[in-house]
Amino acid sequence: MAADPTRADKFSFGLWTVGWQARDPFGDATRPPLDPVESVHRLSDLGAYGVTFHDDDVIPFGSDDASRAEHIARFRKALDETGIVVPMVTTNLFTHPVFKDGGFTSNDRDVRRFALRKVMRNMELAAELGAETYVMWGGREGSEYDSAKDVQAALDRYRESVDFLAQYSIDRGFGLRFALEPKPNEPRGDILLPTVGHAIAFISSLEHADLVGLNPEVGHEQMAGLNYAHGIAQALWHGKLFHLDLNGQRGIKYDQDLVFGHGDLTNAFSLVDLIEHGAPGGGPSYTGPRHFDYKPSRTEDFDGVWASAAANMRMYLLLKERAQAFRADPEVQEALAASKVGELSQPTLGTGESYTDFLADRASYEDFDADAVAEKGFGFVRLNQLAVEHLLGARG
Ligand code: GLT
Ligand code: MN
Ligand code: MN
Repeated sequence: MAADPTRADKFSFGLWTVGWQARDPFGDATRPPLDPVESVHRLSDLGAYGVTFHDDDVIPFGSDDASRAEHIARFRKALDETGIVVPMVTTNLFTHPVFKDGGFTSNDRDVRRFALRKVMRNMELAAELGAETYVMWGGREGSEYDSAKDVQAALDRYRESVDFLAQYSIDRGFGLRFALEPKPNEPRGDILLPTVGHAIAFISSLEHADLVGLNPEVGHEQMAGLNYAHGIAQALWHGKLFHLDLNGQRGIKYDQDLVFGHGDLTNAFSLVDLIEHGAPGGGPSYTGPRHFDYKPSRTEDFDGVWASAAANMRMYLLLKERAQAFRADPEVQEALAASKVGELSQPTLGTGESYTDFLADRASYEDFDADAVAEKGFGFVRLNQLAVEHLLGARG
């Protein structure tokens, strides 16, 4: 059975996750506020190595300079006492009513300027605390009504903001990298940069594209009916997997933010296998924080909150153990070979093969027996059965 989490596992949690008071559109909070200092200590005791936060999670919105300094000092003390690190920081540009039409892309220019200032102020704190990644989740950047948002102008403003903030980080020597977090909808009817693919395309238009990557969240891709592990594979392929948000989602519905693995378990298995081991044909794995962005269900009291935090880490470690067994199983190796999974890594054209050489190769066309080749199956179901058996712990 999987070992208990240790700092070496690099598990991190947003303060807003365990601190969520479970207020939803239909009901009041079911839990009182949680002091960030307590969260740092509890998460440390459970085996996490890091916490992440929005400015407003540590420093209540509207705090004056003196109380801001006090909040930061208390928080820093908890970090020092526990050794908990802050690998990532982000900005809340969605809770205060001023952001009802977004931050970077609000139709109101004054709001856009305020949003930029709010981010700049917090980037400085992020750098002071040693964060390497600055996440941008644009949950309010979007619209309910097509007539109300000039999407192309909004993308211009989005680009202007991200490039401006990247330049600020460079000039001030903050050393931050930015990670855009896609989401298709909720709270807006439609959110800009709705999927991993949209965000990758947007990044390629930036002046500081090298400093900007992704923070894909399991549930956000699955809300759009997409395969999260595939999205992560493409982000890795582009060198853009800067950070990630692990949680659980069951199908195309509201953003559930369940415990990691409590949604699509087979996709969670594939994901852990991919980020721990890299693709079967090689390629990069992911070495950054294993960051949980989930919400302890509204039904839970504080015992349930801490049990659910522990459950995220345990799910990850169990899946890691199962994925290791999957990779090591000789029958799996044989099934992978029979399914030609490795053959996909072989270039389709020979080294230096020209058009002329290729056209002269009768085996590739004139003598190719399409019907005979089509008769043979790939054996993918057998391979997947082995994967699911490992996931279930049914094979050693
Ligand atoms: C918010 C959202 C998350 C984002 C966080 C970062 S805040 O809870 O639902 O997906 O990652 O802003
Ligand atoms: Mn979510
Ligand atoms: Mn998230």
